[in-house]
Amino acid sequence: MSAEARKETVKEFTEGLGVDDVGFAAASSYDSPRSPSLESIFPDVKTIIVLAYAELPSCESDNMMIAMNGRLDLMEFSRSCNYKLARFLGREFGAKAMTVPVSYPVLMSRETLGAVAEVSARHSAVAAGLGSFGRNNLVLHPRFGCRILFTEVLTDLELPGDAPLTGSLCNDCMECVETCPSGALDTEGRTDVLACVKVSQPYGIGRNIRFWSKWAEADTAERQAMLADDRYWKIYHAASIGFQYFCFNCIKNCPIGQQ
Ligand code: B12
Ligand code: SF4
Ligand code: SF4
Repeated sequence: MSAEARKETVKEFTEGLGVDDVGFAAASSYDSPRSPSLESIFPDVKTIIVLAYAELPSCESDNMMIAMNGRLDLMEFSRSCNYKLARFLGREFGAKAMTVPVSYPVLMSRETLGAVAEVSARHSAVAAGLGSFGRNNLVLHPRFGCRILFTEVLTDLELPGDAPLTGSLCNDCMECVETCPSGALDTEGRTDVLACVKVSQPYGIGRNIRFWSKWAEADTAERQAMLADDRYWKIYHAASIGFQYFCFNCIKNCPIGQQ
């Protein structure tokens, strides 16, 4: 089978899983300076297959439990698509394949502050021709704008890459910058990670550490009061789910791709 025919077979299978788009990039065209090299993860990697999933309109809701649930649905679906594709590549072509998650697990270290994934989904998507960076530092897809998430499957199977998009899809309206509640997008080309996290993950590790530090110094009555406080319940909830997002503004306010 020719490389083109192999690619068509893989594409057809992947689309059949119900993803919204799929793109292919040669591993050598992946350029994400802050991320680990692909070879350090998978020495024989030849191709990145990027799967794209449209974000549900749930992200428009002011009810953050509903907005978050839309994301959790997407994340769960993406796991099954990644796994099925990796197994298909093995079964059909005897290829090796490794899956890259939509968000987590991510290395929690002092050096990276939990903000550098093993493989950058945005840089993979750009290399696979699925979109281009916008002013919000998210990748805009020609059909879905930035209401799109990505996962990757790395494989040693050689498949022809897709051409990167030319030109920008962003119209510089600045809606994302102006409606970001934390000012995280004020500097062009850079997301202020700590500013974003404070608003988008208010019950994450920072709040968790502060809670338990205070706990360590509290007496019995104060500890009981701390556990009865709903701020603790929110930390508990976020930790038991794995994480939680409380802001979707830079996605939902971008006009690109919205009908
Ligand atoms: C850690 C992480 C975060 C951290 C840190 C983000 C960061 N700056 O890297 C925090 C918690 C802040 C975060 C926030 C959000 N995240 Co996040 N996050 C990730 C994760 C897990 C890793 C990112 C990573 O490795 N970064 C390190 C390196 C690669 O980033 P970098 O080199 O600093 O690149 C940045 C800039 O240099 C710039 N950049 C790089 N090249 C170029 C080129 C041009 C021309 C321009 C203009 C800019 C630019 O863009 C990057 C963004 O800051 C990815 C999933 C993944 N595996 O990639 C999701 C991911 C990036 N997150 C995503 C989303 C949607 C969000 C949020 C909207 C939260 C939410 N509610 O969902 C916000 C958006 C913040 C924003 N507007 O930038 C999506 C983005 C999808 C898309 N269409 O682009 C991803 C790709 C998840 C996925 N699998 O689809 N995230
Ligand atoms: S997720 Fe919210 S806080 Fe973070 S960059 Fe986007 S709009 Fe700003
Ligand atoms: S909201 Fe406007 S400036 Fe921001 S990414 Fe979308 S089109 Fe670009």
